[in-house]
Amino acid sequence: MRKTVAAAAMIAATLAGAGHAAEHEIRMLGEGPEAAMVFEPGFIHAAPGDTIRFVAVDGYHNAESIRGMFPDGAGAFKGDIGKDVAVTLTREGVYLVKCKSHYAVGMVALVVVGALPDRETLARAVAGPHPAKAKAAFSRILASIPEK
Ligand SMILES: [Cu+2]
Repeated sequence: MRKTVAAAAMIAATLAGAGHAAEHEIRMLGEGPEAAMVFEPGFIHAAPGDTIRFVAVDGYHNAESIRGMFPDGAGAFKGDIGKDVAVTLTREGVYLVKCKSHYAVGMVALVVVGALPDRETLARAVAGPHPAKAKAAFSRILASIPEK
């Protein structure tokens, strides 16, 4: 009897894990609420296996991973300009995303999959040889994340 209960619990846990992969939407905008050329929202906290859908609302944008700034073992991704792209992220960690056309004017996004690192770790994760406006955008994005 105990075995049956344990097996049932395992099946329930498996179904819950498989059934709850969420899809998050990030819109790519020529004119955002606070700035032009933005990913909105600029930050997503996802669970492993979730999908991020980048939606081309207006303007000539794409979404692509920033080289070397995503977890080891996660593949790079690159959407086409003006096209939606969806990526399923299974590796835990921090993913930095840019629009190829507007990286220089700060069109970047941050996706964290799995546990949310503390503020210092996140700050280190977004640090990099970015254009000045992209650096400023990452600072704004970090500031918008509620403290744990
Ligand atoms: Cu863009």
